[in-house]
Amino acid sequence: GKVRAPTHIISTISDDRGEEPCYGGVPMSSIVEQGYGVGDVISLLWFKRSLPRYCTQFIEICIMLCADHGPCVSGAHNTIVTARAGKDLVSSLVSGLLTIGPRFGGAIDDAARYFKDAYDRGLSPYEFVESMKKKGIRVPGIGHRIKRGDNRDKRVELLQKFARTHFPAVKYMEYAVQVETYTLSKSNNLVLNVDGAIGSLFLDLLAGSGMFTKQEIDEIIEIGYLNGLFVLARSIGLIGHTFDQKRLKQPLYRHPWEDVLYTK
Ligand code: Q5B
Repeated sequence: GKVRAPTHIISTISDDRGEEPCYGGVPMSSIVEQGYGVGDVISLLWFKRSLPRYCTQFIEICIMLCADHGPCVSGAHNTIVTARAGKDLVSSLVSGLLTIGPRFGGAIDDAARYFKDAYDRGLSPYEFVESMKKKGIRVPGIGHRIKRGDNRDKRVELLQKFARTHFPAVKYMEYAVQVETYTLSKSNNLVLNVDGAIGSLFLDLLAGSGMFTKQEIDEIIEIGYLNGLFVLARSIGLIGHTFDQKRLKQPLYRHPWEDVLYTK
């Protein structure tokens, strides 16, 4: 019989060999004709399945809400400085993307991991937060440089409102809210932030949609898919900041001496 030469790559998400490209087995013409959006494309390429409309809408809301947060945040700042140093679009973009991590924008996966573990083990918010403190770990998804208990993040409120209306259950989000109530009792800056809201709500999406097995949910959380939402979203803003600086013909950035504390 025929012996197939071993392949060097295995790929399961898309195929460009036929008459038209397919995402997750769905031909491009169906994607266009059926009016699919970017949430559907993410569902097909990342999760390898078509998700219900409320799930793809939630993904799209996450992308829209995280697309930008002004010029002062770490990512935009890096991108602006790089663009002003005369670098190209890709260099300016990746310079901003490289700031995404455990403190800035990249706490979604860890928020999902820790909230899931704590909720599934039945820890009270007090037990969870205090056990994190003992381990010297900041609770991912909690805390913000600007937002406060009396100045909540509108993005978090919008995500919560959407989920309360459309998701079958929001047990992980409600747990995150209870954690926030406890952390706010300790300090006014320890609000549930956008990373924590997305992390906890994505757990609810995975658990409540009936589209994923328990094993698949564990794998998604373990691999860490969810920071991808922030990376993808914020790329939109970072590209915008690059164009903005170029359009404004901004000169090379140099930080003012007065804003540096020179000590020996
Ligand atoms: N403390 C976000 O810190 C920040 C604590 C905590 C327990 C915590 C911090 C943190 C976890 C990571 C996270 C996502 C670094 C944030 C984002 C996107 C963004 C950004 C934008 C956008 C802020 C003061 C006291 C200290 C700390 C304690 C702080 N956080 N304790 N658990 N989580 N969070 N990141 O203000 O006793 O004085 O030593 O790491 O979820 O990135 O808009 O800017 O869209 O672009 O610098 O929204 O919370 O506070 O470091 O001065 O701490 O609070 O231990 O206690 P800050 P610090 P003590 S959303």
